[in-house]
Amino acid sequence: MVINTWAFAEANKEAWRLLNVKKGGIGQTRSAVVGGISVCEKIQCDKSVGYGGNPDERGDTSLDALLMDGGTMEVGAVGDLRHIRSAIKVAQHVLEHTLHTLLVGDGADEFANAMGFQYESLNSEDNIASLKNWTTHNCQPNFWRNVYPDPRTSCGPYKPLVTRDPDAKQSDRIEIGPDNHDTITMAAIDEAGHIHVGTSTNGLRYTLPGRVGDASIPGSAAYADNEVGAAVTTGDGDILMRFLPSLLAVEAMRAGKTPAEAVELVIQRIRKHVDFFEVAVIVVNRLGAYAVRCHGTGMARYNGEFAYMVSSPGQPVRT
Ligand code: SD4
Repeated sequence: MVINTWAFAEANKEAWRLLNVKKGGIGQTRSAVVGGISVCEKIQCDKSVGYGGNPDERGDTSLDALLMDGGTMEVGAVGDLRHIRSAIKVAQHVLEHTLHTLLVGDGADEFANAMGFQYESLNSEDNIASLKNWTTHNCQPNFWRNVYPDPRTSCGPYKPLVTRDPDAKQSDRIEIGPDNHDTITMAAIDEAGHIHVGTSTNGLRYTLPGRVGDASIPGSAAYADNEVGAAVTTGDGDILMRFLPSLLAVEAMRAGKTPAEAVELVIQRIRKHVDFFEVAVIVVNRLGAYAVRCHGTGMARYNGEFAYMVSSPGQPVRT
């Protein structure tokens, strides 16, 4: 089966096609996840995956991605990739060609380029419009001059656009509404029980440059173990990565919980500590039984509809 977050049918269809290419072996779930997610990166699924969406405070897009093999437990991940568009393929190269797990920033770009990926701009006209929007709001465009009180500007001390302050104006707070989420996270399982999971996103909008989200963190946005199953999640990455929800879910199933119970456990664990957060959780056991749930004001409206796409034998592509 192939299951992924949101109504990204094109990605799901391509992954399902690749999973059913008759060649067998562990390569099949890997190529399904990488190929499926690559489609989303190319077509900029909901502008939240791939280049040209959700710029940081400086107006630049950066990408996070991860690939995990549930058989070998190997992971390749990238964070804050700024000049290469195919983030999931770079993550695959980290997995297959290095002894490392996560590469970030300039080093990740340079590694990818040395592996043959072309440098390309990740920005778009949308980014530029979005940047104009925030500079109007926060008084001037030079990020670095805003960092400390600067007598050359009237801006005063730097204040991040995205703040935790509950009294801040709504426009200053991080909002994961319908137009500020949609990371793709995906799991593929073949008939022999091989599992791969993957993620790709351009993250949340207006974050500080250098921010890496949950999509790069193994155990947070994705985790797989052929012996048990897999989980993929997305939402407010700065909260989620503190709880490693995908790892939690897989370990809950290992301890005997059903996918539905594991989903509930993840949400309740975070709720114990955090009042408001947004998450979409997909949990699937190694035999393909699954549960999906969205939590939080921005996400919950997707429950049951558009929250996920699944293809499985006899049931190609269904939300
Ligand atoms: C992040 N999880 O970077 C992503 C944001 C997102 O659906 O797209 N959530 O925090």
